[in-house]
Amino acid sequence: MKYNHQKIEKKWQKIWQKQGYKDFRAVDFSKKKKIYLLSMFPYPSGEGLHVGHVEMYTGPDIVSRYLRHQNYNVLQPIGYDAFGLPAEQYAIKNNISPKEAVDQNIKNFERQFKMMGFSYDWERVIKTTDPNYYKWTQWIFLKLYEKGLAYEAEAPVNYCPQCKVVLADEEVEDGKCFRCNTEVERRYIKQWMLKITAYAERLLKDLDLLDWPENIKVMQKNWIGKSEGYEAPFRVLDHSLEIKVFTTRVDTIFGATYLVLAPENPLISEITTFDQKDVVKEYIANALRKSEFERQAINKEKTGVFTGAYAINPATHNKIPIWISDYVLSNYGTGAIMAVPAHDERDFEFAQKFHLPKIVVIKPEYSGDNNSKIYTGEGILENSGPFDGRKSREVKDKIALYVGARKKINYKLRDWVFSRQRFWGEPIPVIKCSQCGIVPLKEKDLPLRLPEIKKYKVAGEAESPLAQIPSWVNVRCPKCHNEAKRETNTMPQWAGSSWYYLRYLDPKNKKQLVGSKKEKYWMPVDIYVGGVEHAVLHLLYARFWHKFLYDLGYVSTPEPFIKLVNQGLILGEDNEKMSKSRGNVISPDKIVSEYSADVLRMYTMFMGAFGDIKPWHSKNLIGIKRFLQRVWDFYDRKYSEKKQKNVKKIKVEKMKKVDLKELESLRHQTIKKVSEEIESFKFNTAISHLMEYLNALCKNEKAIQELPKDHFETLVILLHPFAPFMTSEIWSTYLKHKSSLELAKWPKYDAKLIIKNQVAIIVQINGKVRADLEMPLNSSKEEVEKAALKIDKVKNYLGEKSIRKVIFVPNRLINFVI
Ligand code: ANZ
Ligand code: ZN
Repeated sequence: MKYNHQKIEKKWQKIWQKQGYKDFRAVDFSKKKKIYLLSMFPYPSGEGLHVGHVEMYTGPDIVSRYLRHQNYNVLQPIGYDAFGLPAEQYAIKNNISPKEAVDQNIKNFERQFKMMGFSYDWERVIKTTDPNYYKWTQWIFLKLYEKGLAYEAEAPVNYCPQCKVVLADEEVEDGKCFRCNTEVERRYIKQWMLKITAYAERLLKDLDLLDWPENIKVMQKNWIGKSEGYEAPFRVLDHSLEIKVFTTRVDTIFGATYLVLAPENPLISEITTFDQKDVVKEYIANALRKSEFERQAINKEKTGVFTGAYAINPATHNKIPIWISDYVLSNYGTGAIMAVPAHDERDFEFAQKFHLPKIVVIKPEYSGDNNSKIYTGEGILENSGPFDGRKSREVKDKIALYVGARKKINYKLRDWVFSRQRFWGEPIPVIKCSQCGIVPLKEKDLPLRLPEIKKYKVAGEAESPLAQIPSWVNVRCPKCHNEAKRETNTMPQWAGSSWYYLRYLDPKNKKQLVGSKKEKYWMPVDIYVGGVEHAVLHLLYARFWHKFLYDLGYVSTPEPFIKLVNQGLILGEDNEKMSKSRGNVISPDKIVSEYSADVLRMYTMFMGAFGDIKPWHSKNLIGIKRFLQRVWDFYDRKYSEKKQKNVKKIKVEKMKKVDLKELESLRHQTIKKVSEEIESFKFNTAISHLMEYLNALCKNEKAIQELPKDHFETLVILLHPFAPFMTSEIWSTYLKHKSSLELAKWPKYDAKLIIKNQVAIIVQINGKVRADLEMPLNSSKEEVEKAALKIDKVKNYLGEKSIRKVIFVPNRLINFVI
């Protein structure tokens, strides 16, 4: 009988809905062992789910269903990360309010999640755009402000002229906007900043506590960019000024032949000589327009200008010129460097171009090490006064002492630019008063809601659309009651996702962000599943907020996510990234209606390893479909044979016993393997083992009619996490269970019953047993023959005689006829 997936999947969707999805619910404070299994929540786009989502959410759903069978109290929640620019742009395009757009899209996502059979706890759904949710996002902001970790500063920021919005460093890729790929500009705008740098060291160190993929840890480490060096003072000639430079190579200081200041360095105006003023001014004006990416590009031609001033090298006491160049960044170290053209690549290029002197102070310990134009490694000092002949690595501290430099640690990490000139974000809950300055709202005044708007207006340059809604913007100052204005910038999309995993634990709490008992019961997140693209941004921000809440005592663990699992990208049939413009996007709705949700779930898991990048192949869906149809047929046949009971007793009584033993062994082996593979996210091999097991069952179908019922149920339970619809139907219709399959116990395996992979093979000569042989199960005739002929005893018996015939019984015997 053909399996009618459309009818049966609808039927089970209805049943689960009628039951209020109770079997999927997590139970607060249950005595069972808890597992918090979290998938990164989606941004609810207008396009709905794509197959990448299906892959990402199917994996954890399999694990959740498996763990429930294993009697765990599983929390698998879902929600929506619904603020952000795309919703705003979608709203503009479709001429609706962003709220309407988001509600529409969420409805569609929810339909699709249910269509896929994802077993979420539907009582705990959250969306970041719900005022009852963003109340707490605003509350965290107020706490940060209270602790001095949120501040306003006029800083150079990345500005996208296309999106008309400020971008965080993390949102700029290769100097371009991560959203629209427009070249980013540098602007000076007053912004809210969060002091993530205060947590740099802990964000780095605590990576050691985490069971995360190594590459993600490395990306976080590089982003934090800890650098240990020294700050060395250079006195400016004819001034009472000192220029401090940050260097990781204080050992090269005898070779520092000039200094370079960043164009933003405030000392420039003080030291520049009268005759250099004009050229310096022009150079700075040019440099400030360039983006950081442009300035740091390695192979770009160096530019610079001389200030006319000189400094004294504290090691050599030589007079060295002070230059300005845009390759020195203002917001790293001290915004000034000592240049060592003999040992630093960029300094070398700069010195070449401007004919500045170069003094070699380090030679390689082994001459073979120096094969480029300059030597940048450690080595033996020369031209370094009292340090000549010493190893550079060993005398850093001594040289530092000699020149009066202090140890200094720097981080590449910068503070997080936290305001956006956007409507569709959490309003920043402060009021600006000309008398009182920044006045934060009181907790009781939260949430500060966004105004309801009918039609959407595009904002002006670098200004939030909120600024154009006077009824919202103009308020009385809570302190002095004079006219004041609300902050019109909103928070970036990353805000809501930096703490959402806490809200699932207590989504309806009106008094607290999360109740502390619930927090203690459920945290930390045991397994977090999501895309590699969040390696830096989201994961770093969430860890930062979590540590902040930890310091205030609102959460009990120093880290939020213990284990991290990345799923791999699914490419289109053409091996390219799926995108509308390429026309290679696969629609889950279509696949489900043609093949079933079970097939789509299993296919995305069977395509390759969960973490791999892999192309979609529609033609391979049929393989999974056939497998499931065979499962269905197998139970269908058993069911119909039961009906015509006692029709035929199986004849091959003796063979049957043996088959059953092997089959039983395979059953235990399959339970073991599938369990282990689900636990380690190896879904593709788990499916292969289920396929092998089904093959064996079908081959021995007659024999197994005699097996007790629970043996017969193993396949259904093992397959359930992968294909919940079909297995639920088999469970209730064919296996006649009243209780839900969700509640069935995962079968246990008995290690003793798992046949070794080796078998003993009897070696006969002319029918007489002469030796035996251990071989891997299912070795071929050729393999066994070759091994047998190597046995000394066999060689002796055979002597020079020629073999006339070889009789072979797989896994049992080989007989040489001579
Ligand atoms: C002298 C020197 C000699 C350096 C040498 C390197 C090699 P990391 O590891 O990234 O921290 N530097 C310091 N501040 C800078 C700034 N604001 N903009 C651009 N470059 C800056 O690199 C530290 C090195 O980068 C420092 O050590 C400094 O150059 C440069 F053979 O000082 B070094
Ligand atoms: Zn005031």
